[in-house]
Amino acid sequence: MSLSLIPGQKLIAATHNPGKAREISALLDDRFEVIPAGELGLPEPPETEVSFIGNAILKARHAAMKAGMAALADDSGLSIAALDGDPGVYSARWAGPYKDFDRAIEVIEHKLRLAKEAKGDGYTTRAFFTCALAVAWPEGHACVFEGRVDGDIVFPKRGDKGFGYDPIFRPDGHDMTFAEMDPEAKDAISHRHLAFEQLRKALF
Ligand code: ITT
Repeated sequence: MSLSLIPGQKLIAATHNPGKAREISALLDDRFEVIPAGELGLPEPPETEVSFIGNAILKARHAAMKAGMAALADDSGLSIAALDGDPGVYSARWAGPYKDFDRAIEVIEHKLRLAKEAKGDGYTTRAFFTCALAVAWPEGHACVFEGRVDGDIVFPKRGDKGFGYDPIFRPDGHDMTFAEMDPEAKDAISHRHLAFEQLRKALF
């Protein structure tokens, strides 16, 4: 079988995160008939893998097999150097069952204050966002692509656009946080955009 995506074909967006779903559909640029997983009542599978790539494949395969059509999944997160890479693959979990990112950001601020005291001159504000995008077909084949954008963690949080950890992440080369940028500006440089560039080259 050919591992490619044909313009106009149906594609499940295997995400239950509305912020991601918006960015994914902007990046797909109306090229496919995108069906959100929630619309089909597909359940969210437990994310049991320990890598972004592993979880992206798991979510895409789960949706493709349940729906009987190709599915695209995104597993992503923020890795903070001073927290030894946390929250990383646990980025969603730090927000708890009610997806409270104000709370998750407060937890990060608290942990960074402790890390600054402990690490002294070794303290750094460096961080990066990772996005792994997986496409899976119902027969079980899957492809995965990864993008990363580096930057710094800034406090206090700034901006009310975007979602998740956007208000505390300032990408390299910019003065604004992701949450202060217009959606098009974030979509032009984000980890999700970089993963999509590879996906587009390989599958379109
Ligand atoms: P799905 O699994 O249904 O796609 P999720 O929110 O659980 O939704 P993840 O497991 O990939 O997704 O969790 C990644 C978390 O990292 C996500 O909840 C966001 O809060 C955060 N995150 C990922 N990309 C981000 C971005 O571009 N800006 C801000 N936060 C982001």
